[in-house]
Amino acid sequence: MSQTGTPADAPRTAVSTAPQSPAATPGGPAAAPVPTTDGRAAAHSSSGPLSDGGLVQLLTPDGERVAHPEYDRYVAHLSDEDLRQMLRDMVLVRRFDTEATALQRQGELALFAQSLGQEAAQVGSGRALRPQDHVFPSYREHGVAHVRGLELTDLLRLFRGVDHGGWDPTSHGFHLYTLVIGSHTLHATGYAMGVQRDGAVGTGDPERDTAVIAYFGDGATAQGDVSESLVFAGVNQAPLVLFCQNNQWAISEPTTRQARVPLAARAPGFGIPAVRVDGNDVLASYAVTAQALERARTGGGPTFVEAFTYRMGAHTTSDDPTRYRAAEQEALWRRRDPIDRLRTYLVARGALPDEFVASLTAEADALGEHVRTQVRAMGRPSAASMFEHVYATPHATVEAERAWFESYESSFLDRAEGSPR
Ligand SMILES: Cc1ncc(C[n+]2csc(CCOP(=O)(O)OP(=O)(O)O)c2C)c(N)n1
Ligand SMILES: [Mg+2]
Repeated sequence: MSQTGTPADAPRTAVSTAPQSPAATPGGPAAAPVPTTDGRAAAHSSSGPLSDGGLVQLLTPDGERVAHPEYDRYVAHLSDEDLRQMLRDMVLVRRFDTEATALQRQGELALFAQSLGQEAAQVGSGRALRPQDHVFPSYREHGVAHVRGLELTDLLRLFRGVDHGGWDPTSHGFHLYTLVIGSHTLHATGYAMGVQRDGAVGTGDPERDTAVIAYFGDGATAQGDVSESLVFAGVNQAPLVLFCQNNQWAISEPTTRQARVPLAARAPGFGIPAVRVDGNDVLASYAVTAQALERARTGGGPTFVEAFTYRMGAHTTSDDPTRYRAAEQEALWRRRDPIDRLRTYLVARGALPDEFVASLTAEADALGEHVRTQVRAMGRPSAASMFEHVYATPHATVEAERAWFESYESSFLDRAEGSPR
């Protein structure tokens, strides 16, 4: 089986949660891996990280709705209008991605990390959140940020380098982007334990009961921080959803080089139930996350969600994936585009009127214009500003470094003459 022959087409009704029985691993119990010299063969087996067992799916790649005995109830209340709004979120975020990438190429951003291909995992899970819930993202969760109501251009201040990357995490329940891989799962676990100790779990009050969700990648699961988070979350029954977007790549390292079992299979060893979901299926992503959040809010403890998806673009604008992955693999996953899937479903239902499509296109164009204008208006920070906000109070070493830097800068002729560099 080739690496591209992966799950999204295959499973339709497999149930993969094990909330009552953490030992039951989604995708089946992890069979002893077959030792190989290159470490890849086992990954392609039925027990490897690309195994096609146990993915929850409600919409097939052809946009067909399939019944699911456990998860249908989590989406039963969604109207056609709700689904159109999910489509809208995904389309707008993709436009944001496209504009930000172009701005990086024009020299307006230093770097950008797209969410391209992961819109369904992000919008589906994000829409299952309640206002009081708290999100700990990594760095490409633009879809979740958008659903939480953040101004998307605020995300770009970090990528332009005009500040250290920040917004008020409490205003939208959306923490700061974190580039240190996996570290924020520890912050999320600690925060969730705090929520638990504040008595905001299991009260029965839907306005009060709170869940925390951490988004991280397949590569992050190989980090020690994530293991420690799983230990603490499991032992303390923290109200936490560990949402792993397995986009199959950690920069140039495929999942097959990071695990010999499905990533979700790691969680039961920590006493945490896990579920694998088709991450290109916005409905399934919504349903699985809604269940996990409900468990967290009601005192049922943490859940590990593995959203199986694909990073359709480069890791960041500094990366060239043609150097390490096959064009056929990219083409295969383009045919599983998460936006096309929902659009096809809505069209088949007669639930996507032309007026909606026209107004969404206009809205996306307006967003593009807005992003371009806002980013260009951000200007450039003074070089000296890098010394600000290092410490809350004056610090002798930072002051000495600032003085040295200012003197160094003024030693350049053009700077001395006052022309900007
Ligand atoms: C602790 C740490 N080690 C290494 C890096 C360099 N690095 C940046 S992104 C990345 C890959 C992360 O892959 P994954 O967790 O799958 O997330 P994805 O980028 O695919 O969303 C690495 C190794 C880092 N930022 N932090
Ligand atoms: Mg990844």
